[in-house]
Amino acid sequence: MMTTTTPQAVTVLGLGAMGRALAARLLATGHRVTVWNRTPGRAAGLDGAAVAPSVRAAVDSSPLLVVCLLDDAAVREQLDPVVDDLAGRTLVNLTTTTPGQARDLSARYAPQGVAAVDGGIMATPDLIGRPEASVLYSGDEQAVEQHRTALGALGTVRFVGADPGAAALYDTAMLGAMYAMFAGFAQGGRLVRTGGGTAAHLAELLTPFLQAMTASFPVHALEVDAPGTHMPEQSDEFTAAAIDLLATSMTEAGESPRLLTAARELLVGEATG
Ligand code: FVH
Repeated sequence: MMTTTTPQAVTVLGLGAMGRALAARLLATGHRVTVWNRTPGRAAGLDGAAVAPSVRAAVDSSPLLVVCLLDDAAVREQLDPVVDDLAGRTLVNLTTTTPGQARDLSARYAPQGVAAVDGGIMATPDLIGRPEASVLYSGDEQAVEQHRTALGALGTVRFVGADPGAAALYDTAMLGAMYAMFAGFAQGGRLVRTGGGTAAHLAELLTPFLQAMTASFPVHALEVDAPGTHMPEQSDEFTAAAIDLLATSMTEAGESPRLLTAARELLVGEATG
């Protein structure tokens, strides 16, 4: 297997907010970019890109195909009819899918000679190309290595496993943790406002606290990866009592304790005290 270190031909299917950012970054890093979008006219401003008249023409233009459509159904709708032309090419699907959908796509296309890679973009369009933008990849590792230069132009390449569903699994885990955090912050902001405080002040206090807390992830990982082999930092009884007290404070202030109840269930296996 050879890693392509020079700019190469890349096709981008889908020119929504993210697809446009991907195409623009590939152009900026010197790649020969062909684009296709269902609705014409979305390539305006992507100077230097060749606009393909059809999905088939777009697929035929490059050995590397980067797909960023709305969802799995859109990917199937566009790619299933041209599967013969995909043979011998690398398909990097950056469309958000479930792990099952990613595995299914790989199972349908890999036997056709397609090097199938699933990706999860951990960034917003404005961050594409910056080092803090990472993209999780899973599936055909050789294909990721072969196209590392083009993929590396989009953000930090993180290969997470040969299971085609692995990128979607990590994507779900990371975004799930993020949404739980934002929900906690939103509710915390409302809580402090009941006593005359502000969410802005909470943000100031919470940011360094959470940064310090994330340092303990490796210890919590031991508890999840090998249950029963490691002494938890806090006993289940301590954690349950602490969460129950927080839930009482929430209720006292007129806020729902549901988020804390869910956290208690996940951490100590019981929904209520
Ligand atoms: N934008 C973001 O911040 C997130 C970051 C994390 C990853 N997501 C995922 O990326 C996929 C695309 O997201 P997007 O932001 O580009 O989405 P839109 O701007 O809404 O563009 C959608 C494109 O999909 C095309 N499309 C929709 N349905 C079909 C179809 N049946 N056949 C062909 N193309 C289709 C749509 O085309 P058009 O409406 O312009 O004709 C857009 O190109 C997504 O999975 C995010 O979860 C982005």
